[in-house]
Amino acid sequence: MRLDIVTLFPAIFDGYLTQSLLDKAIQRELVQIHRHNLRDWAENTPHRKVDDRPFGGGPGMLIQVEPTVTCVDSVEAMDPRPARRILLTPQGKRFDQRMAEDFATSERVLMLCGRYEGFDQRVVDILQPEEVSIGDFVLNGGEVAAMVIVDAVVRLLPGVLGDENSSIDDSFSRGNRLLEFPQYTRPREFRDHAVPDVLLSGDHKAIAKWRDQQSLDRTQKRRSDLLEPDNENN
Ligand code: 6GU
Repeated sequence: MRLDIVTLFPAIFDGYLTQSLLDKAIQRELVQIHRHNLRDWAENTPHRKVDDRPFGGGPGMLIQVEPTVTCVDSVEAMDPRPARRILLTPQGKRFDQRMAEDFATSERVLMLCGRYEGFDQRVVDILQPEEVSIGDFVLNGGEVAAMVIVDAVVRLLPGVLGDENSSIDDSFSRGNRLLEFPQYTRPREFRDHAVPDVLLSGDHKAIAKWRDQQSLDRTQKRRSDLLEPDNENN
């Protein structure tokens, strides 16, 4: 998969892309991640301006349509495969595991990170991106949201996770609508907190039953919305 990230702050991604699972996936060429500074497509004004005040008034600045559309055009021309266009905005459709699984089937994804009050509406009208939000809260820009999506999608790509860390049993994955059960490792006891006896019993049937019950209890207590029959994730 090829990922293109258009942003005014490409350095935000520096540490993230060079650590752990992402770094390994990039090294092994399971994913190619390219960052593009939107300012590189600014008109040749002294400050390479890409933002301006909203018509009709109001607070803040908007990212302008011209550098954005020019940037996306030239980034898309860097590779012949058609890109799935995603624009990160709190106005978007809420990101979830199902969407991550869907994005993971694409050969190419282009993400547009907004800042300030967002983009000129004509960016959306012309490029017709999928508008995506990561939740009901407001971030200072789309970069952290883009990292969330990259993280959730890349771990689903074939070969990224080893068998021992397989993603099929993850909470929220297709076919699993329950939260995960609690797990324990050594020591058996710490500050009067003991590992539940059943996990030490060697009785695999009893262990499986206990885990299912724990998943159900947790889900009822914390996320009863996941158990409703008309839940969009079911
Ligand atoms: Cl995608 N962007 C911003 N700025 N805030 C958000 C978001 C995105 N998703 C949730 N909050």
